[in-house]
Amino acid sequence: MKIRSVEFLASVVDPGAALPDHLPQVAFSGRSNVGKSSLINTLLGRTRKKVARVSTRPGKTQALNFYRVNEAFLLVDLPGFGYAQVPRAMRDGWKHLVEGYLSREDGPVAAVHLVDARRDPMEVDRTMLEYLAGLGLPTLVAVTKVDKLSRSERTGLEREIAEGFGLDPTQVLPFSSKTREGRDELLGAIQGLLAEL
Ligand SMILES: Nc1nc2c(ncn2[C@@H]2O[C@H](COP(=O)(O)OP(=O)(O)OP(=O)(O)O)[C@@H](O)[C@H]2O)c(=O)[nH]1
Ligand SMILES: [Mg+2]
Repeated sequence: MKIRSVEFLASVVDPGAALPDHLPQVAFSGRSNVGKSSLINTLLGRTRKKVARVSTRPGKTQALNFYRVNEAFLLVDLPGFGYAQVPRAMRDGWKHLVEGYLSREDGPVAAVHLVDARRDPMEVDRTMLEYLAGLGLPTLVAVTKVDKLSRSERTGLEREIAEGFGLDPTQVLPFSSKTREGRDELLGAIQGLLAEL
């Protein structure tokens, strides 16, 4: 898939709010600091003018951010989760917003969940993937920051992660915003999911 146009449409804080467009939506989820904003910028080819802000204070973004890509689909950046210093009330707010949005009838048709290559996948990742599976959403797992791994750490990574989550290895895609590794593959996989609709 070639990225021809990207427009920021809206930042939504109410899970029941009117959606900014009717195109199919692909939701991006992951723990805070997993590299989601960086991945979105790399995916959409924004190197000079970034669409998603790379934050210095994790866990700050508590909104659904909608981007229209190629006039063909909407990329929805979900707020990051699982950051220990986020107060309880904010975590409840997160759940209300994210689960409320994901379970909407007119909500996303597919999801991309991000996990950090250097950290053991956590219970929250498993919970999220099970939640997405329960909604029947086709889901890809992007393994971020693979540039930080040694050759030996890289070996068998996709298979290990797939086994850990009970996924098919073809659902697991290594990614690096630093080297752009995996960018074309992830875009292609998203295009594949959208084509199956
Ligand atoms: N080496 C390396 N660093 C990365 C990569 N992706 C992100 N980072 C770094 O990881 C940190 C977090 O990146 P963000 O893209 O802001 O992560 P995020 O998931 O959007 O974080 P929140 O919005 O705070 O939840 C930043 O310091 C990035 O520079 C990557 O592929 N490789
Ligand atoms: Mg971010």
